[in-house]
Amino acid sequence: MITMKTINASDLAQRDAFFTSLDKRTGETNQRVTETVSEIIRTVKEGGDQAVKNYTLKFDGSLPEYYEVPRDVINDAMTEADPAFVDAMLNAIENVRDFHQRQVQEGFIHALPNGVILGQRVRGLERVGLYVPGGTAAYPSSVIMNAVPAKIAGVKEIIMVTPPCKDGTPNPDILVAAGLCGVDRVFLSGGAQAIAALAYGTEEIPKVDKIVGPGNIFVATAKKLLYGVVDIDMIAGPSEVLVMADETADPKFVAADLMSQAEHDVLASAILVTTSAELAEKVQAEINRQVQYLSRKEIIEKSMNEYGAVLLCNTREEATVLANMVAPEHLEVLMESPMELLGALDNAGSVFLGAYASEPLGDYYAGPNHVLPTSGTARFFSPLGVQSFTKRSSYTYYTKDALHAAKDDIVLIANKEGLTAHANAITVRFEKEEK
Ligand code: HSO
Ligand code: ZN
Repeated sequence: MITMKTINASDLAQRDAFFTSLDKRTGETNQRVTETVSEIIRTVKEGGDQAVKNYTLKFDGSLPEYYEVPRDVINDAMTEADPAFVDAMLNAIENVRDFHQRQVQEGFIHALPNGVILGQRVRGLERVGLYVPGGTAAYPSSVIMNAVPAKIAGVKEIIMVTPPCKDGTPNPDILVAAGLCGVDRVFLSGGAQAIAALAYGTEEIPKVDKIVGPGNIFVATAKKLLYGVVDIDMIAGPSEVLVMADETADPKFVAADLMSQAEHDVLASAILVTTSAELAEKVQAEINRQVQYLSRKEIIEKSMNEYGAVLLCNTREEATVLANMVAPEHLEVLMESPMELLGALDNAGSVFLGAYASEPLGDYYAGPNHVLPTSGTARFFSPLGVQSFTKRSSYTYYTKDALHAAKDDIVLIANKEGLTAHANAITVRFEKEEK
């Protein structure tokens, strides 16, 4: 039986208690995991591939057939795959590509009348590492969401690392996704050791500039500890969905969408914000009806009983304020005239508008990225995108006259900072004329 707790949002004490409980869901770092991961990182930095393989043996019990997946194995996976799956993936890739193509940022050049030229260039990162978890969290769709924007950004080489299946072979669906998205190399290695290998490089695994992709607590901790040695994407917390719904919403849809995220993780959070107590009741009943036929029933029950919540409020405006306070990863608006509310929704990783923009549509297909900020970080973080795989650099060209005109200001500021070598670098260029 699933019972989402009901919070009367007008009751400030209830509301505060709810937000405090949200904060507790994630965020704590585990000291023991940090120590273990630090040790793994040190060992891989010194021992390279041999250390990575030792850890694979230690944690997985055996070594896979090969360390790097040969190209023909990737090609075979593609030809042997269910053609309908390949077609569906190709359609999804096309939509994701089309959306992300629009994110491409051009550099600019600013030529001033005095001959000065200033500019900014946008360049793709040279090499990116993509972590794909093993087991039930090995999602081909996540390969698309990471690899497609990287390619559009101009990343020259994508190196995937992923743990092998129990029998030591690569996950065929992941290989299909890798092949279709143009991943360059795939290594069968997982955990913190694979992250360390990507960050420092080994004899076989090339050192990358950025590591992206979700992973368990060991992978997430390794990424955090290695940030600075490499760039990383955001650290994804458990999935979240917040559905704003009024009396016009279909309780069947609301229930189904809440559970679509709850099935990810016992720590997932599914929240209903509604102006209709009647709808809330119907949604609870629908959840208990539909969950019976879902394969991840137990996970859904756990996450919804623990972290599920119904926030009852009086107006659409109040619902908007609550959604902004939660700043969820996914925000669905199943209310009358949903587009009218969009402008007021400031904090959400991705907004799904109307009865037919169900969240899984975004997970797989519509085009926007499904790698999104979680745990309230949508207040300041953005979805993964083309920008995540680029860097900007600026350039400056000055003429002698233009520098001469700027000289006194620069020297003054440099001297204020006590940096006489800075001042000297400017004045030395005009010494002859001034003597
Ligand atoms: N909803 C997840 C992504 C995902 N769902 C992958 C299914 N496969 C986080 O946005
Ligand atoms: Zn999902």
